[in-house]
Amino acid sequence: MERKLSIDPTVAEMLEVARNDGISTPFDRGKAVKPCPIGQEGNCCRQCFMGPCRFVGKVEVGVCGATRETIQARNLTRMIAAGTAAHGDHGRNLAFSLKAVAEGKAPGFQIKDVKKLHKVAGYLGVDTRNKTTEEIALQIAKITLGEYGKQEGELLYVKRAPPKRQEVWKNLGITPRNIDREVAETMHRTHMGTDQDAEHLLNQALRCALADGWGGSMLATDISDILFGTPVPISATSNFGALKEDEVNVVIHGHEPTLAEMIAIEASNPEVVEYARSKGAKGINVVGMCCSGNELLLRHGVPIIGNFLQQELAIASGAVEAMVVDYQCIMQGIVAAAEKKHTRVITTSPVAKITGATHIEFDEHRGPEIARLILRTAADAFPKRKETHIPDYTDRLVVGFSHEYIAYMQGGVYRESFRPLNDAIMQGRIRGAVGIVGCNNVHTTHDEDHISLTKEFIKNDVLVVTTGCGAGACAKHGLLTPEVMRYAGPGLAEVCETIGIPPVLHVGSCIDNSRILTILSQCAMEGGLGEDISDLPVVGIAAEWMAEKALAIGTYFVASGVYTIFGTVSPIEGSPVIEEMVSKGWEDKVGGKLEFETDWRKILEKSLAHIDLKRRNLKLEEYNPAKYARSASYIPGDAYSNEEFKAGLYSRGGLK
Ligand code: SF4
Ligand code: MSK
Repeated sequence: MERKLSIDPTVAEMLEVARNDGISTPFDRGKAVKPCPIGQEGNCCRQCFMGPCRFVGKVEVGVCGATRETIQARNLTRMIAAGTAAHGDHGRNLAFSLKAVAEGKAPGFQIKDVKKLHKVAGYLGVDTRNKTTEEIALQIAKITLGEYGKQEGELLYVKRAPPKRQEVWKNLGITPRNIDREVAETMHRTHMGTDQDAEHLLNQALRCALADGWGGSMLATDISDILFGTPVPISATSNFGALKEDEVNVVIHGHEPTLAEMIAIEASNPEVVEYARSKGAKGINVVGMCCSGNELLLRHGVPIIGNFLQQELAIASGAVEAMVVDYQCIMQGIVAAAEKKHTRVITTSPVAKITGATHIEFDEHRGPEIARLILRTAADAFPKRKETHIPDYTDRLVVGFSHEYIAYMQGGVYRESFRPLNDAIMQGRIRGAVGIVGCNNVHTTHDEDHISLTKEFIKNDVLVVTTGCGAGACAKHGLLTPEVMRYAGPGLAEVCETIGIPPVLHVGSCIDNSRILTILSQCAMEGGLGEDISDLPVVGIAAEWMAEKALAIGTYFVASGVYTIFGTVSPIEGSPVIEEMVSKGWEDKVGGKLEFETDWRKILEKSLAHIDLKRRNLKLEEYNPAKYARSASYIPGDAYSNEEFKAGLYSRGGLK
């Protein structure tokens, strides 16, 4: 039987529209492009041109004598470096924006969260006495930029990890020194004829990934909060129904929040709105996609219309005047799709142009002016709009659960803590927690693994935190609504009702997986659940991963002590030795392990077994859902096949 392409009904509807209009999408390209079986298993080395060497048949070493294990470790480590570089650059751009704001050279931007500014100043050792907000911000920006290239010492943020964790890194010699150095050294060590010991290479993979999680990503999240505000719960909508028939629709897609913020603000500038009206539209409607979309959703309640695999489908609606992109996870295919419609694809980053797209480069020194130019360019396309097809799906959601807000919910302004959450885990009301993060991938049914796992976990009293396109999936499938409480297990539902949080927490974009690290650190240091992240009954899952960034994220979770499971495909399938090294081997070294498992049911099974094992190791009470009175709103049964669940949470057309 042919595998279903997506469980999202919007996709099925829009695929038909796209095919009729001759628009190619990853769903169809994914069928046409057959992956190279050698490369898919990691059995190919392209590190020099005596090769590429393919490890097939009787070939057990490359021309240079490199073993299968060396080339597998090299390939994996290089992918992690690429992911680290992507997140690192993102953080660097934000540090430059903060510097420009502090120097008064970034009109339109401001320091929105002064409390967070002071908190970050504390982490970085900035003396805030007798300093203005701008002076503190400038110093933070300079120290942050130094974290990329300083020649001595270690990354400052490693001190935010539990002391025991820091010891693990120190003893192994994998404490990251600076962000750029770990990336550059990884590229050097994986060059032909350099580091040719798999275990030694994989140690560098851990160190490089830590430079992402506790470096580039964490700094990016912190600076975004300082500049644009730390997220607090906000209600919004998702799905393609957020596109408007009578307005200029602008889709913001990519990862960096800086320009996205400015566009969201300038979209209500009367001059811009008037311009849109002069073109026959009623106004400008900004919506998001992927992680720039998540950033806008969390801070402004801007609707998120879809996740990674849906970008061309948005254009196929015929209702998108402009797709404004920055970097990462942008399919080149959107330009070909746009050529079939009136859509303008606008690239904005100095590091990412796409042939055939319009390039309007962002510069934080001229933010509002550039945002207005982009919006006017979008409005210019409106009169060229022809037939439209906007699927009638709109879902409600509540998002914005930053680490700070979760702590605030558990004790108020003066006594914020993670105590109630830890107590609930210790008592067995909450069995454990999982992070369901990462992308979509054409090798698996779009959204199915994210959604199936999320439903099953909450049913089993496991709290779910989600980011990136996993969060996008939850948004579209009604899992970010308070109503979902009815489908959580009795203990989890009771705790969530008491604290006032839903059982599925959207904590941000993929760069914001660093928020999960800070949550885990605080849980470990709060007491009662051991002393290190590796003691906690938690699991990280990237069920539909595809990006090198996802591998970097997964590896920094492992290096931080978390059992992490990837779905879809294993890039190291060709070497059981390497698979063993990153699972059992890494577990012995750092307490976390990396595994690849394609069946979501097995991911569920393994995760629950791991959570229960960690509970036993901590000598906590055995998880027993029968012990707790069922919450009044609890509905038993199989959440995944529950028709009421499926039907009740889709709000066809009702929520404009
Ligand atoms: Fe082949 Fe060695 Fe060159 Fe890799 S580095 S392509 S294994 S010769
Ligand atoms: S956008 S990295 S597909 S989560 Fe962050 Fe989504 Fe994965 Fe890109």
